[in-house]
Amino acid sequence: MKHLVLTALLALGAAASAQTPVTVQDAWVRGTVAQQHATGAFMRLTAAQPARLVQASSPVAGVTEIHEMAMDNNVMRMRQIAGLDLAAGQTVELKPGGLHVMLMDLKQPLQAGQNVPITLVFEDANRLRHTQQIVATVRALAGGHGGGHGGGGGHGHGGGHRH
Ligand SMILES: [Cu+2]
Repeated sequence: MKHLVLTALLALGAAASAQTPVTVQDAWVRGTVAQQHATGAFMRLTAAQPARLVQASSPVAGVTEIHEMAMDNNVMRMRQIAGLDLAAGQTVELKPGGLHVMLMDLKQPLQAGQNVPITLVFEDANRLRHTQQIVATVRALAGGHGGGHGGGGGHGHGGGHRH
């Protein structure tokens, strides 16, 4: 029985490795105004096999970090995390007020409709790194129209950007 299960797992693993390691959906970046030098990028990540988001970068930002929001003395603050673990088949949502990819040291304001290339680096269970290119669309800073649902929420996040 044990042997059977193991064989099944191996077969599963082989099938999964043929696919893109991590599926990235609905990637977007919160638009910025002049003099604003940081913003967040949000998306949904689903890994076919256990993976860890360990690094992100973008040509629009001088510095890119992976952030989470956490309560600190009853105040929501964001802080950098070394990596974001993705369990197999479980979608992790990066969203305003929660996990996000932080784009800092922005070289120019980001306007709604613009496309922002982002490079994500994932580490698999064998510590092998996979680089994945995505394109995130900039959504208007205010929820207004164009923001759409999901993006409209955003409360609490903007205030957290005090670098
Ligand atoms: Cu942040």
